[in-house]
Order: sequence, then structure tokens, then C-alpha cells
Amino acid sequence: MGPDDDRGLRAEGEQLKPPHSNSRSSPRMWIRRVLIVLMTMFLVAPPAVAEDTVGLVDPAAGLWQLRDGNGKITGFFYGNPGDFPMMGDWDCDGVDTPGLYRQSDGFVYLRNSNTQGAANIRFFFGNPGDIPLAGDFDGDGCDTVSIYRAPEARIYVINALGANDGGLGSADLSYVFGNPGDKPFVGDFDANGEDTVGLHRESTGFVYFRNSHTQGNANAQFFFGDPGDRLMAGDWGVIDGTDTPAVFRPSNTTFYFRHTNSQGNADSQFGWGSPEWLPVAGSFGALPGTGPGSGCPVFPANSIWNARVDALPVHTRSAQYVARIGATANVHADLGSGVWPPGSTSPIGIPYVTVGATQPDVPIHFTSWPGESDPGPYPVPANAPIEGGPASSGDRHVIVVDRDDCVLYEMFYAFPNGDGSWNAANGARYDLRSNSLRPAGWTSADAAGLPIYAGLVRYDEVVSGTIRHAIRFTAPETQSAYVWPARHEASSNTDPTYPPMGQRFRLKASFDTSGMSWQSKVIADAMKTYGIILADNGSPWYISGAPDERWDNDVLHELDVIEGSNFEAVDVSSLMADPNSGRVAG
Ligand SMILES: [Ca+2]
Ligand SMILES: [Ca+2]
Ligand SMILES: [Ca+2]
Ligand SMILES: [Ca+2]
Repeated sequence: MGPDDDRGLRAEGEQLKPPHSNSRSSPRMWIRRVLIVLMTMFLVAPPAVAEDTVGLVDPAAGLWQLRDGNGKITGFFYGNPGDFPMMGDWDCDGVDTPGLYRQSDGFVYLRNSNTQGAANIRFFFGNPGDIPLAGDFDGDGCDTVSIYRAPEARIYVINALGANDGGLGSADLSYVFGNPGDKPFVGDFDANGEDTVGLHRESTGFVYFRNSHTQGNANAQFFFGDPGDRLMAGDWGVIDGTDTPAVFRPSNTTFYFRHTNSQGNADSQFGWGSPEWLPVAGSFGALPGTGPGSGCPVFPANSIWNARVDALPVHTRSAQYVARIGATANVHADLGSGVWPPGSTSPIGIPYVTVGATQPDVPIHFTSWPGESDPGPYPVPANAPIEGGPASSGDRHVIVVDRDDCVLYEMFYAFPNGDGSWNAANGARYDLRSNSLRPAGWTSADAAGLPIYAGLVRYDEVVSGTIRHAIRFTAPETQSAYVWPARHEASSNTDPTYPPMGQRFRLKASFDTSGMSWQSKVIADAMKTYGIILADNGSPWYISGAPDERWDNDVLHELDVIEGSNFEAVDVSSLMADPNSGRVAG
């Protein structure tokens, strides 16, 4: 090309240069030409390689749960029960977002962000029974929705989205691949920037794929997965632009990943989800709630708070403890939306507020137990929510999470002062990244000497599909004793048949949660896996959570069917590595 034939690549607004006096290129022009060639290469090269991760969609609830590379899960609702989910980059910005096919009205609904909200575009799709395939079939950086028509084993490749409220465009090409009944999936199996179609044939256990949109034999085939597995492809394990297969196995709710397109065992795996959930895969971008500054752990992963107790032995006094709390007393979820009683200013549950490093520290005046309090100042906003509301005469817990420093502050019986300071009966400070416990014998904002926040049921974790920690609960009368990890007791009753502070219980594995609505089922399942921890004197089997306007109070009442006899006390002593640390042994 001639020295000035590059006008088509000129940046907008750039001044045209005067023509050169001779046809020979100057060194500067050579540099310019090399740059242009490089730019052109980048323009036609595949988009930047990005790690793919997986998500799960609960089709009964329309709940999407996307997992980032660190294992953090963000959940949101999109679509209706029964919708068929997929992920794609519909607006070509590099981020995969939800799409769904609703067979009842024949429409595909696409959304351009990983948040709850309405569809950005919708169009009529194919014939009843067609399977949508999301991918970038022409390598232009934009995902579109193609069709796999199972009875014909024919793929219709469509490289444009349908017009909003219109139909899907006509196919750019079509070809036969596989046998009727094969399960299609989409990926870029040869890293050329263009997605093609693979098939999982359950009868043989083989995965087949082609690297072009032409009829012919598979370019690769290898054994992977079991019948009933749900297959997908993505760039995981080895992030090199090559998509490789993974399965979600409903029978044991485990993802298995292959890092190369060759036969062999899974290279990585993890357990997650529920058998009826459907997997999706993609590059989800920065998910809400997982970005820098909001990703504090709630104590380390090896904290006793975050330890499963479903396989630990039943405590020898289990039956006595359960009887003392109330074998026929019903569970109550002490959390919800709105206020209680009606017309009051009292939200349901124990609220907390999250602050950043810019929140000013204010003096805290301890009015009852200064000797068992961590001294202020604490970064408590003047309008921090108070348990029971501003007028409460109850416990008046105030909880503040500093998301930048990952420090938790909790106060009991707290009142704001006009000068910005607070009075509180006592207060405690916790490093959320540490397994340190309070000094033995010290109280905290809770009677057991434990942090409250760690045991709260929070809406964001329920919407993620799993609660991964013990839940705080109360009992009418406790023993004058505490067990690890508790640090404090609040009783004069020395009868050993009463449960001590810190005692862990779990919902029995035999309790059937399958008929519960999802908000309650997530909580009940957590009570089986992570259990509940006795933290205060109060109403029997009252479990604690944070108020949130998205709670469905009617659904939370489904938990009322659980009664004391459905629980058993758990002996966690085998997990104790050091009585003065929350770290679990091993
Ligand atoms: Ca996008
Ligand atoms: Ca495309
Ligand atoms: Ca390809
Ligand atoms: Ca790869």
C-alpha cells in the first residue's frame, strides 16, 4: 500500500498530513506502517483472552447465581420459572450476561448486565422444540443466538440478533451435525476467535466437536462425562483462548472441568448447587458485591464459624439439651421485611451498616462493662441502624462493618449522642481476617462473647443459593458455662442438662427441605450443613438475620414447621486446635 493509503485507519479528528515529496517511505513512515499493521492484526485477532467461570440457574425460581474465579457467588433474579438459560456477550463489550428462551411465548430475552432487571432486547425465536445456541459464530466479538433443531440434528447459524420485538433473522448457513438426541454446546475449541458447535452423546459418553460451520466428521472426539451430565465449554484451567468441556453432574451436584480437548479425567472440580439447577458458563466481568473493598471474609475460611458440622458426632447430651430448649417448640426466623409490630419503627432482625475507610471514628462511652470492651473510637455513623429501631428499649445492638479494613464493630444497648459519639453498655472489635477470640470470660455485644454479624442470615447470601456459616440462635435458659468458641456465659443455672453458650446444633439430615420455597430452603439447608450456634438467652429456636425489604415474610414462616426434635446437638470438640483461637484443626 502507498504511504497515504492508510486514511481508512486514521483516527477520527486526526489532521491529514501533506503528501510526501517522494514515493520512498521515511523511517517515520515505516514505524507508522508497522504500527498500522499491528493495529490491523489486533482488529482482526480474537478478543482478549478472558477466564470463563460457571454459574447455575434455578429454573423454578428464575434465580441466577454466577461464580467468579475466586469462588464468590453473586445472585439475582431474571426471567420466569421454566425459562431456558444461556450466557452471551450480546452488546460486544466482553462481558457475558444472561439470555433466556421462553418456550411458552417463543421469545428470547437478552439482558446486558448481570443484575436484576428487564430484558434489553427480545425477539421471536425459531420453532417450538428448537434449542438456542449462544456464541460468536463469525468471530466479530459479538454473541448471537443460533438454533439447534434436534429432530434434524441441524444447526442454523445466525450471526445477528433479532430486531427488538421482531423475529430472529434468517440463518446465514445451516448444516447437519450429530444424531438426533445429541446435546449441543458451543465453544471456540481451536482458539481462532470463532465459536463452533460440540455435541455430547450420552449413549456413548463421547464429546464431539467441529471447528468449522460445515458438514463433516468431528474434528475431535473423546470420552467425557456421564449420562445425565449437563455439558458446557469455556476457557478454564489453562487460559489460552481454547475452550474445553466441563460438566455439571446433578447426581452429586459437582462441576468437573477438563483443561484440554483430550480424553482423561477431570483436571479440576468443585461441588455446588442443587440437582435441578442448570449450568451456564462465560466471562462475567466484575460481579456486583465481589469487587475490591466489599469482599471481606467473615472470619477466615478455616474459622469454626465457617466449618461444616454435618459429619460431626452427635453430642452425648443432645436429647437433654433439645428437651431443655423445647422439643416441640417451633423454629422462628427472627428476620424479615417491613416492621414489627405494625406501625412501629422496628425492622425485623438485627441490622448492620457497611462503611468505608472515610467514615470518621467517633468516641464510644461504655456505660456497663468498660473492662470487657475494646476501646473506641469506632467508625459509627450518626444514623447507624439500631436493633429494634431508634426508640427501642430492647437490646439496641449496633453493628458496623468497615469494608476497607475488614474490621467489625459491635455494640450492645447503644445510643447516639448529639456530638456524634455513642454510649453503649459494652463493645467489641473484630478483625474479620483473624481467628482471634476475645479474652476468655469476656462478654461481647452478645451474651456468648461471640460476634453477632458472623451468625446473621443475610439476604445477599441467601440469594447466592448457599449460606456457608453457622447461624445465631437463642434459647430460654442456658447453663452457667460456655464451650468453644464462646467466651462468656450468662446464667446461674449449673444443671448440666441445660445447653451451654456456644453449643452447636444442626437440623437433622433426615429433615426433608425439598418442598420449601427457596428463601427458606437455603436457610434450612444451612442449618443442616453448618448448624446453629447458641449465642444468647431468648425465645426458643429463634434464628437471627438481618432485615431486608426483599425477604418474603410468608415464605420465611415455612421454617415454623421445624421443631426442636428435628435438631441434634453436635460435638465440635474434635475441630478445636487451640481453645483461644477460632481456627479449626487440620
Ligand atoms: Ca456484554
Ligand atoms: Ca458474532
Ligand atoms: Ca474456533
Ligand atoms: Ca483453555
